[in-house]
Amino acid sequence: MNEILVAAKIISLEVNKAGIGGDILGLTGSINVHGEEVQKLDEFANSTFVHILSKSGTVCAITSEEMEKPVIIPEKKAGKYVFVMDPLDGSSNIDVNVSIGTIFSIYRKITPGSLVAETDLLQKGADQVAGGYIVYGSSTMLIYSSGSGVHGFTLDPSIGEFFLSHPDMKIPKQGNIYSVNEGNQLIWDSKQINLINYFKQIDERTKRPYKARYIGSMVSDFHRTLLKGGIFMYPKDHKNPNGKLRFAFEASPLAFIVENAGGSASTGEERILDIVPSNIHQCVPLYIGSREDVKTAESFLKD
Ligand code: AFP
Repeated sequence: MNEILVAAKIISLEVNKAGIGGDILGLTGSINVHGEEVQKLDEFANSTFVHILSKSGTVCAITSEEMEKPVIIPEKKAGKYVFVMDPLDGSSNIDVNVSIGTIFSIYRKITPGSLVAETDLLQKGADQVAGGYIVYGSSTMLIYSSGSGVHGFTLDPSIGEFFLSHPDMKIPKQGNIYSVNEGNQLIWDSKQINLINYFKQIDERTKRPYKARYIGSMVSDFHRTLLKGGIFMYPKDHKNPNGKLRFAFEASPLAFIVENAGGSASTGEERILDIVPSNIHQCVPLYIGSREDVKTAESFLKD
């Protein structure tokens, strides 16, 4: 956790001065494994985490949304954990000064011996040792859980330390906000359209109509959902039959957080944390947030 905090402070500083002092805004010119343009800050965040963690003696492998293949740490410096990250989520928001973040998961190496096997890298979401995210917003915050409660820490930039500001966070049982990229409506199936129409109907008892909020950085949309309740969705659509969000780098760590805060996370048909991925870049549809709202979504989406 200490190494993660050091990386977070370095990235936070760089994010806060984006636009001045150096050439950090804009694209690198390369395309990542998901076919997305890589921003300079994506690359900076990725290499900062890899550099710090690979020398820490605590991890044996690092997988990242920005790297096609895992980094395997040489035996001499290898530890017993696998670190999984989206180093800078929401990177299309970097250039417009909107909150972005880092998402991470930590798994224990499960195979004996020094070799890192595929089973170490492709573990069930529920087997996380810890999951969390850092949001670089109006303040920089770390939210994490190691399986007993969710705790939030805010960076005091004047002394460079994180302080416990949000102990034992709980998500409201039901909210009144839905969060989804509604521009995709014409490529959704009818179940998804019916669900959104339900949230828009008027019914005082169930707090409808819900408000619509969508930032386009999942970390930020999720952070609001955790604090205020409601539901964040990235459904499957005709273009992306498995949705757009990555299981290991986005869905699973936030599912671990939300469940530990009393909420739930589902593909619409199954619990996210029950999934064992078949490759490190696998995508899943995602419905995450207040328990009652996710239950409502499932009732529309299940056959
Ligand atoms: P980028 O990091 O490429 O901006 O993607 C962010 C993200 O994975 C997630 O943070 C957002 O919720 C989602 O994509 C936004 O996707 P749409 O632009 O398709 O709504």
